[in-house]
Amino acid sequence: MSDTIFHKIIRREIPADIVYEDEHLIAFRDIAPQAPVHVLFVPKTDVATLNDLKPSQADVIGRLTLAAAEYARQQGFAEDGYRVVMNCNGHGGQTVFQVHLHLVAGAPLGRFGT
Ligand code: D5M
Repeated sequence: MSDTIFHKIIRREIPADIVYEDEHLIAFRDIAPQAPVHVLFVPKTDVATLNDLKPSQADVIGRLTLAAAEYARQQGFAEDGYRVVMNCNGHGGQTVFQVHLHLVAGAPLGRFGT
């Protein structure tokens, strides 16, 4: 098993504000939120970056996306809208090398840019 900070959260070795968990993934609040709502959805399957994702692992990303959409529905901001983002490697701004999906919401979000 890899040993990123997210793996330590999955193993409960460091605390996190966990909002959802099942056998496949965990979701917790980002420590440095970029919006009123900023939750990270992290698979329990080891995948360092999107570049490492195999076709046979399509369900890993599918589950993250579905869990984020369900969280948005349950929290009541699905209709207002939200954004999901996955960063990959240096130019993408990835800092933790276990794939994860950012869910940001709670206010109108600016357009992506440089
Ligand atoms: O996103 C990695 C994200 O992980 C970044 O937004 C900060 C967040 N982070 C880092 N450490 C923690 C802990 N301990 N709890 C919660 N959130 C954390 P990336 O896409 O790799 O840049």
